[in-house]
Amino acid sequence: MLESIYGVGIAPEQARVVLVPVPWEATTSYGRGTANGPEAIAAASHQVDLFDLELASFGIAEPYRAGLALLPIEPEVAQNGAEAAERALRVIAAYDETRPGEYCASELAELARVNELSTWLDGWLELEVLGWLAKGKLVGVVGGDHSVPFGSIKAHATRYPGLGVLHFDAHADLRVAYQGFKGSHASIMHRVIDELPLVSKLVSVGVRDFCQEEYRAVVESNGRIQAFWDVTLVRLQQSGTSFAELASRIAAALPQDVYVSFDIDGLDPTLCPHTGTPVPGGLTFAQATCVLAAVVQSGRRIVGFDIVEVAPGPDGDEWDANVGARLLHKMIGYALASQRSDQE
Ligand SMILES: [Mn+2]
Repeated sequence: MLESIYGVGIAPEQARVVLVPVPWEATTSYGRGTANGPEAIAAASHQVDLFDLELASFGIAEPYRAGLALLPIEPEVAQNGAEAAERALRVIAAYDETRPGEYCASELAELARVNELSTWLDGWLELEVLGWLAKGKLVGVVGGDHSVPFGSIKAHATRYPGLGVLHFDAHADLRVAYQGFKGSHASIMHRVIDELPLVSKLVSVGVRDFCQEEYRAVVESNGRIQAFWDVTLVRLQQSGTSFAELASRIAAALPQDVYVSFDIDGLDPTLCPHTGTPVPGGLTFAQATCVLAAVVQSGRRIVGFDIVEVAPGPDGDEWDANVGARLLHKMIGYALASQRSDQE
């Protein structure tokens, strides 16, 4: 059961910003718990102060005043997500014991069903988001693992052709498939590039754990994928380039309309210790918001966003969700600020 978010929810029809909770983690390969992300973020959000000095300089001192609604969890999403997660566990166990491509018949059947459920989620979310976009809402998705927002990115690309995706992540998420899962959390950006021709550009930031195949996908993309690798950002700062300068370079790499897909593991893992696949390195909280600020300052428009891979600790540790709720608050604020500058 979700409580209101930031203690200020209003009816979605009256809201400017609609948040869609998707408690789904069918294919998480390492740690689990991101299915609890929406509930944990909503609970932790109550300790976020509604006044934000950083956003105030963009004219959005209290983002909730624009009207904010967190939708209830759709029962079918919770039910199908639970089924997919349970079946996927058996596939992952088999993957660990045998070689890839050597699944037995029952494992192949489980895999096929998981893929079917992932496809169902993509379709459900796409329609849900398209519906709210048609009503003039700004839509944010609260995951769940990183397979979740595909339908939302697709809906935004339909609504805003030429869309750019600003992708914060420790991982490139460009794997063609992972463990046989079509809708794997490790494949989402491959699918965005492969299946969504209306997405003109993918800009990934903070990536530091990737295979050679994913590296080649970036190099051979003719500029459609641009990665600001973590190692590059670190080296440039070590040799004197300011992060503010790097943030404006990241913003400049994007087209006019920007969708932000934020995998919390793009941040330093001390800020998200319970996320599924933490990696040392990454952005500080202030660096992440510096990039969002640079996008808005450059005159670009944030048309939609998601936050994924937030997992509360097993013993009720709410730190990850606390960071997630604060990051979500900044994303809502910067998205609103960018609409504002667009209208001026
Ligand atoms: Mn990811």
